[in-house]
Amino acid sequence: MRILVLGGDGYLGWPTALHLSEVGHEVAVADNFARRGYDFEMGVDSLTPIEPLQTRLRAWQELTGRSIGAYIGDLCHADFTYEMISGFEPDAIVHYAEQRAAPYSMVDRKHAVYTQTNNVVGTLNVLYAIAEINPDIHLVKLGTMGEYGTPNIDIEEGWLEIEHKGRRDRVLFPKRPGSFYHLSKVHDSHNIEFACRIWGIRATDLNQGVVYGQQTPETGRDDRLATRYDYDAVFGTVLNRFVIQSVLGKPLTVYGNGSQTRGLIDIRDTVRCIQLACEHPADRGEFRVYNQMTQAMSVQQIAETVAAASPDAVVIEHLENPRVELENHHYNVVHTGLVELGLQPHLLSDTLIESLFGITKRYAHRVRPEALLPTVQWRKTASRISD
Ligand code: NAD
Ligand code: USQ
Repeated sequence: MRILVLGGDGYLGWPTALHLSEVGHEVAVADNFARRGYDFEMGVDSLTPIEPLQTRLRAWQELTGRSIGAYIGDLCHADFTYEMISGFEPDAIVHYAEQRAAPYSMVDRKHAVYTQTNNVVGTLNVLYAIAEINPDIHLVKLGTMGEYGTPNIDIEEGWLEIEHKGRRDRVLFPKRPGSFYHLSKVHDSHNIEFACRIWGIRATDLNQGVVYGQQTPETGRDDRLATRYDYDAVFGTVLNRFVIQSVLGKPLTVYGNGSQTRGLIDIRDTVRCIQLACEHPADRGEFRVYNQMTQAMSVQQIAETVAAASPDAVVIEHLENPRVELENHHYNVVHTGLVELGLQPHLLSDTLIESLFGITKRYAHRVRPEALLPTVQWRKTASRISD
């Protein structure tokens, strides 16, 4: 298949592009390097050094003889998006290219507006381009488990069968997201479902849980193929952060009492899920949703698991929660769709955590300790006196 990976310079997009190329697909990536820009803005960097995209692509070609194409540009520029899609003629488009950090979207008004504009407008441009260039193209879009929030009922895969006053219907599962970033994904899901319904395009929305890990078989072949590994309080995700904190001898920063529970997935399963979704496309007009997670754990359990795997004594610290999120909630998620397509999950193991300890120790000298503590608060304090 010809597969275009939008956001192909990012933490997940890059390993996905390599994996799809490895299994024999014709791949191109697209990126505007916004993610590298957020690093400059926040004064942080990936713990693992990452090469410029052109160096990465050359290294892959040199090692495997396979080439991956590249389109450099912003999805919010419709001309770029249309020209890329008509030029590459993809069978599937994997769409990762969004601002993806909840804390970044909660910094202030400017960051919230940027996040929603970037994510919603970019996705709308992709939807229009598919509908007008070739409605057969399968859109594989990364959503997030956080679209659902933590409702007091079981979470289904995107759709809910309901009976109301004696009548039945199938509706999109109700959403209660926890940040302006997570909200941008809800807006995308609604736009994509609408596009499937009115234009008959085909889409798979993958509501992915928190990803952990840093290596796939492909990125592990050469240092030049490494993907990012974020540890800071804005872009670092919980399990990766706890591993890095434990190696540095810092307390693990559990927000609140730690009973808040999240879906998790190993980065090796992420790339496999994308392959499965691409190779088994949704039908024309179908808005198909899978919950892309393999297990659920509370933040406290994640901290205890990392602490237990660590050879050194680890302190777990409970910080006042900078976010507004439920603790002590119900969390039972259906996630069978991707397993039915053939996913064989890697569940979190000591071996994986130990391999992350190795990577972290190698690059520990690159950590900026001041970036570890959370600074972005969800709650607002009045900063203006109204006139
Ligand atoms: P990332 O920030 O590392 O990668 C996203 C890439 O998209 C970046 O390289 C960025 O430069 C690019 N991009 C952003 N806006 C763009 C635009 N307008 N035009 C072109 N390129 C643009 O993020 P990631 O961790 O790889 O996540 C990828 C996707 O998966 C995101 O949509 C995210 O919401 C979703 N997701 C991530 C996780 C996780 O734990 N990392 C979990 C669930 C879902
Ligand atoms: N948390 C801590 N301590 C920390 C960091 C996080 O207790 O040091 C807690 C948070 O309060 C939250 C949970 O861990 O309850 C997850 O936080 P996170 O930063 O790992 O994940 P989140 O903000 O939800 O975002 C990440 C990705 C995002 C993706 C999402 C999947 O950045 O792109 O969409 O995971 S999900 O959470 O399923 O929506």
